[in-house]
Amino acid sequence: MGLIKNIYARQIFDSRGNPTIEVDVITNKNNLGRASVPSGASVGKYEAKYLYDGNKEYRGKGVKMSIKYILTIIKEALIGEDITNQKVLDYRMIQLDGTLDKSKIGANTILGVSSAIAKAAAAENNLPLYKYLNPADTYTLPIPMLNVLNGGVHADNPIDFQEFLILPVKVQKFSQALTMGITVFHTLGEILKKNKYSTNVGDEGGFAPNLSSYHVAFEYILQAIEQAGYTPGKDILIGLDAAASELYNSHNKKYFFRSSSLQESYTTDDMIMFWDTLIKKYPIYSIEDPLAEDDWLGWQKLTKKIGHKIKLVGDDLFVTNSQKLQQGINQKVANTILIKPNQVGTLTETKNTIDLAKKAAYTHIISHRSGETEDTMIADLSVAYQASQIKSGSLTRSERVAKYNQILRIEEALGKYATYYGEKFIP
Ligand code: 2PG
Ligand code: MG
Repeated sequence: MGLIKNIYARQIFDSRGNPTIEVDVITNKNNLGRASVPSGASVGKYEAKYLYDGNKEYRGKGVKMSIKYILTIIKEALIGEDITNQKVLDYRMIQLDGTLDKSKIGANTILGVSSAIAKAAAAENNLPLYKYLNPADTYTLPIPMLNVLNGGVHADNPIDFQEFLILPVKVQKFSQALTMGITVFHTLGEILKKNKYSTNVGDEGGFAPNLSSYHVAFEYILQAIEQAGYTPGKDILIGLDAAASELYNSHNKKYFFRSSSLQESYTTDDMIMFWDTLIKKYPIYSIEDPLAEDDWLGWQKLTKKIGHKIKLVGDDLFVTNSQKLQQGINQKVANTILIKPNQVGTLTETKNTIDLAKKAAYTHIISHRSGETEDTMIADLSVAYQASQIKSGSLTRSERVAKYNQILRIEEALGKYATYYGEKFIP
């Protein structure tokens, strides 16, 4: 039986140059599980809380306290335990923290250890992580949601919506989907250049040009898909992350757009009309956070109005929390959940939320954060937990592409035992 022999933590840096933790869990047979944790910019109000030092160093974002907790109380509580007891070990850390939102020890602290435990257990069992987490004969590989245009708080441009995503579906393999996505991405770059826009990229590796409105963004993306030889809405679907909590003023309960064409405020009903009109104009497959995290009544109305036509994805709304998701299921709010392990803080709770989504026939999408590391765990999670989609940014910036590359490796290793989720979209 594999036992935890040692736990070590160090400070590393994420893709925005902020400190984060990397955890090593070592078994008595000297197998290593190493994991690091990401962080968000458009952080949901109800996410489990990260622990930061809050002093002058790194503008308050130091993680020395977090490391100290791992090297003292967590280590003490977990040393000598069976490495495969993920659930027990995760709940022991939850108990050590003792708060509802993990604000004492920090969700970053706990997730780092939780992830490293799973990886060490996989190594101990001589299995790749996805197989250890879900030993199955065949696997379906997720559709990549490629964030080709970055706006909102992920870029210094006036585009109100945070992410414009393309989903290459009409192919037989994950690798072909990436080829399709890359072709469109590069074509989009050429179009932007030709129109004298910058092709610099934002936090998630998509272009971040100074476009005057979201309309222009859609038009260029559609143009790129067509010029690359594909049909929007058939070969390639379009998704959006509006990240509307960032547009919402909770005092007057209105939404504010920054872009020049839309310098006005919208009520919830205006927003519902807005989305209804937009999905008639463009071939939109999914919208994430179309309304704010506290606008539950609005979400309910919106789901009733357009939930049968498109995927309405709860990110800030559900924060990977099973209680929030249960509330959504009860109130018929949204039909899809974005899964980010760091919003909840342990792999066990992440899995519980996914199981609940599956039971209620909500689609689940595994997602990165805008501040990432080279850790590819979410790629394995997407395969293990049979997510229909994975969202890991665009096809530039290695911390984004690393996740897609890991799925390429998995596809290669599985050979004929892998199918691509996009096949379901092929008539
Ligand atoms: C989101 C995420 C990831 P952030 O809103 O879905 O794309 O962004 O990590 O900044 O919350
Ligand atoms: Mg989001």
